[in-house]
Amino acid sequence: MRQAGNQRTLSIVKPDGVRKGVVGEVIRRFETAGIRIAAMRMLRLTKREAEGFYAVHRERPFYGSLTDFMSSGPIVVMVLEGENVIARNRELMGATDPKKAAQGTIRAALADSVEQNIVHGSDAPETAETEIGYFFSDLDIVI
Ligand code: FUP
Repeated sequence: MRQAGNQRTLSIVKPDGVRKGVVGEVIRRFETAGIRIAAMRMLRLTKREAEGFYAVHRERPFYGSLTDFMSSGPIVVMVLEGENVIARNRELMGATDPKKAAQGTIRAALADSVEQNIVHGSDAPETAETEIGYFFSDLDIVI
């Protein structure tokens, strides 16, 4: 059983982050913030897998373009762990649109557009659990 307060979230360095060579930079920011990486893997999503991951957005006008982008190259998926890590990760990421992201955040520093915004992070405990399960089994997660 996990300790109370030790929350988990799914982080993704998206294809633009891998292409730009900022995987290490993103990981450094997590480690500097005291966030533990409990699992990590590189893979390339098929279009269908990207559609499955972003199924909540399937009615949105950007769904086709977003899932094309997310399947356009390798990504790095991570399970992050720590106290309040869902909110802390989203604070490190900054707002979805890099133009609106606070200075010093990952997206403000590294991202080009609302679609190509370097990182994904789960937004709530329920979505974190579903999203972690999309990529990792319990046995992949180092406790
Ligand atoms: P976030 O939780 O910050 O990743 O943002 P959302 O869940 O609102 O959006 C998920 C992804 O959809 C974003 F990372 C990029 C994409 N998106 C667009 O491409 N265009 C938009 O107008 C909004 C979101």
